[in-house]
Amino acid sequence: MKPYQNKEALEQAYGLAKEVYANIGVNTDKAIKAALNVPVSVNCWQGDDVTGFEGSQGLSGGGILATGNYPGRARNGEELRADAEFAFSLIPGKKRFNLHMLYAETEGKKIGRDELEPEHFQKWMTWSKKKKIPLDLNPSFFSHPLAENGTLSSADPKIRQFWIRHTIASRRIASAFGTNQGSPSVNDIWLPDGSKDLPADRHSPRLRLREALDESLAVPLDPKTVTDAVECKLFGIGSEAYVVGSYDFYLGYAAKNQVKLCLDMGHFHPTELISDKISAVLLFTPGLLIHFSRGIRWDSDHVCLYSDELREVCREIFRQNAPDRIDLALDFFDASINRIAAWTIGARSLRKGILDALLEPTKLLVEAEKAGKNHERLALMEELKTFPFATVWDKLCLEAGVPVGTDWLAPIGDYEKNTLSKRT
Ligand code: RNT
Ligand code: ZN
Repeated sequence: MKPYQNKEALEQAYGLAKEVYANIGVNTDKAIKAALNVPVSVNCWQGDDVTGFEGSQGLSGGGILATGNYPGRARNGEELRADAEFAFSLIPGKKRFNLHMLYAETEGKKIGRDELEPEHFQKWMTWSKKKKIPLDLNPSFFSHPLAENGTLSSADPKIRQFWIRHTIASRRIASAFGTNQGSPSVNDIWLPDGSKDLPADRHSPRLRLREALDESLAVPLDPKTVTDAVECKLFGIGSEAYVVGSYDFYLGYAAKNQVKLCLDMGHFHPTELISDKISAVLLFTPGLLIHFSRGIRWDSDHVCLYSDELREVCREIFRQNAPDRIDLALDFFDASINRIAAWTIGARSLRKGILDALLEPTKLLVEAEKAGKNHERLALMEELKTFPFATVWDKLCLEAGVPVGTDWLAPIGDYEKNTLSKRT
């Protein structure tokens, strides 16, 4: 434990930090416990650059791109599960695992994406039960010959029907996950349909998408087993001018049909923040799914960090008293760095954000606001930034039995040497 001489030194530092927070009415022990209890869905696709097990050469089309060629990508279910388990040993708190339909295991048989069944995810379900890691799922509308010219909004009824069957298959499989794990699996619908240049007809694809979604969601499934969500986006590579499933489209759809809206941190104009949307959207939808990610210029999928906006999103979740209505998931894919480190950095940054939110003396801030003392509110917010958060975070890691500070880097190095480097 390099950041401290020994465990006692950390405990001693924590004792002092605890006092500092107690002085503003915050119980750090309680905050740590609560922070560890919030589930975070870890994205399986960071483990293999969104390649999946269909035998493809990797992610294609879909307006998203995994760049980089760091050695050691997981090549099959066994490797991906082993990598995830190892990452989980470095990430504190409750975890889920988020799959894509691309990760079906069909024993070498070619099965159409519209014909996938729960049995093709049997290995995942057995693993999930054994490791007590609940699963989430996403239909896969990219890296497929029928996804080149639109999917659920395609003008070709045959192509549209194919993707409707795929969406229904995905919901059914998610529902089987839910039954297996005894709690709902989140099935998130994101599709890349859009146009590179100015469309003349913006209406028809949206009309078709609405109908296709209606058809896909009409199949009744037990809400105790599956939660439906729809994900919006501003633009993608090759869909710079127009995205069928825009924010307005899905906000309307989610409100009207009472499904969850997925807000991805990287899916908006760089100055448009999702933290401000949470309190508004929650008034009209059953809840939200948040994709924690980091947009940089044109890319929406960099590893999320403990940024101002990540912290603000986490605070809003708790200020709205809505952790039960908001599902938290990671969504990034960086193929240029050690993939297990990417998972660890992203997941730890989100857990930090959750802890930070639970350490906020919200009552004090609101009281200052109500009293019209906005200078006091601002001063408090500013002072809180330099509170001894790091020590409370280190104590959380100690409590969770995961490495403290950067101590997780050494096991990553070992795993790279002993396991990843052997994958050629
Ligand atoms: C893409 C969306 C979507 C994907 C995953 C792989 O822009 O964010 O959530 O990243 O489904
Ligand atoms: Zn996303």
